[in-house]
Amino acid sequence: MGEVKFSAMSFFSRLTSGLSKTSSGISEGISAIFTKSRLDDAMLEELEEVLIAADMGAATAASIVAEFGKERFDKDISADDAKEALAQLIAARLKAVAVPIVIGSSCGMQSVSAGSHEEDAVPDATASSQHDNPLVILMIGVNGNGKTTSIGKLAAQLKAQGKSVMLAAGDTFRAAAVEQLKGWGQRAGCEVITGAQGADPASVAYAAVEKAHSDGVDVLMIDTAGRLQNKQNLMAELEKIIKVIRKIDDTAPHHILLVLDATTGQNALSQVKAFSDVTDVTGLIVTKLDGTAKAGVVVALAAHYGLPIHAIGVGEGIDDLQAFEPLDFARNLVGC
Ligand SMILES: Nc1nc2c(ncn2[C@@H]2O[C@H](COP(=O)(O)OP(=O)(O)OP(=O)(O)O)[C@@H](O)[C@H]2O)c(=O)[nH]1
Ligand SMILES: [Mg+2]
Repeated sequence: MGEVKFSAMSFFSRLTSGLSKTSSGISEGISAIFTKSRLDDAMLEELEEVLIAADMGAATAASIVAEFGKERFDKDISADDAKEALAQLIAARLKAVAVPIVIGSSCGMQSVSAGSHEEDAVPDATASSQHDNPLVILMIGVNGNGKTTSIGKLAAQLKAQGKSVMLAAGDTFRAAAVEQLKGWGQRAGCEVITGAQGADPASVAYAAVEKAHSDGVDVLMIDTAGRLQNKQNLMAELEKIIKVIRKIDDTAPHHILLVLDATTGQNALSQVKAFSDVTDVTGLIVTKLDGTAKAGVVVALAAHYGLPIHAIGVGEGIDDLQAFEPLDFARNLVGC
């Protein structure tokens, strides 16, 4: 079984530099606020504004600040202490949702995106269980959010871990979408099931699940189109894909992963609501955390929905998608 071939340190430094736009906002804000020693109401109010500016959302910012102030009010506190305390409070909110995807198979449980934190992965906090049948992952989300790229990155990591992976081009809208997935399939070294352009995505999904079963692959990831004219069309298409998949395996899809783009900030929250209204989203992938000042949205997502956040994207490269470690993420977010 192969080793995962990415450098954990470089991912960590990419995370640090990726989050730097958000962290410099928070860090500079805190340094400007915590100039007097005793914590007072005005400082707490300003702190709340700093967190809202990082896209944590009003309710999440208020709850963090309330907890922050509880034991520290009217006491001496430095900017550095404030940052560390905030990181701890944020990490506590992320802990329950930081769930690496784990692929079960006859050769045992293994983390998909273990990164530098494999040793920290809590076995019973993982996203999957043993499956004799191929584990079927349906990737959904608004166009441009990073579905196809995330599938490619995950496929490469799984292959590196010795899993057999198949991809299905359920986005039949654009020829370019199929070509893009084929490119990732080639890089990762896995088969890509495609249909004719404009073919029914459900028929591509059906053919792929059938082949995944007959070939006995460990994981099948199904890409979907992000652009549909309206919610009814989207609902109908996703429903149909799921229905035909279940004709072959009534436990599939085992994961319905919603891919969110962090640069959309608070809008990502409405996307979770919209997609959860039409299908049973089982978990999230948050992409483009590199270079956004809105990375606080991850904290808002955790607080609002409590859905597992299986992986985060910090770049376009094949190894730029990883599980996240709550305290590292929180410290990088607040710049301490
Ligand atoms: N910087 C950065 N870019 C990313 C990340 N993830 C994806 N992208 C880029 O975002 C763009 C869109 O990604 P896709 O994977 O094509 O998005 P999609 O959801 O499949 O889009 P549609 O197929 O149009 O629905 C591509 O240029 C990707 O390289 C990330 O974590 N960071
Ligand atoms: Mg795509």
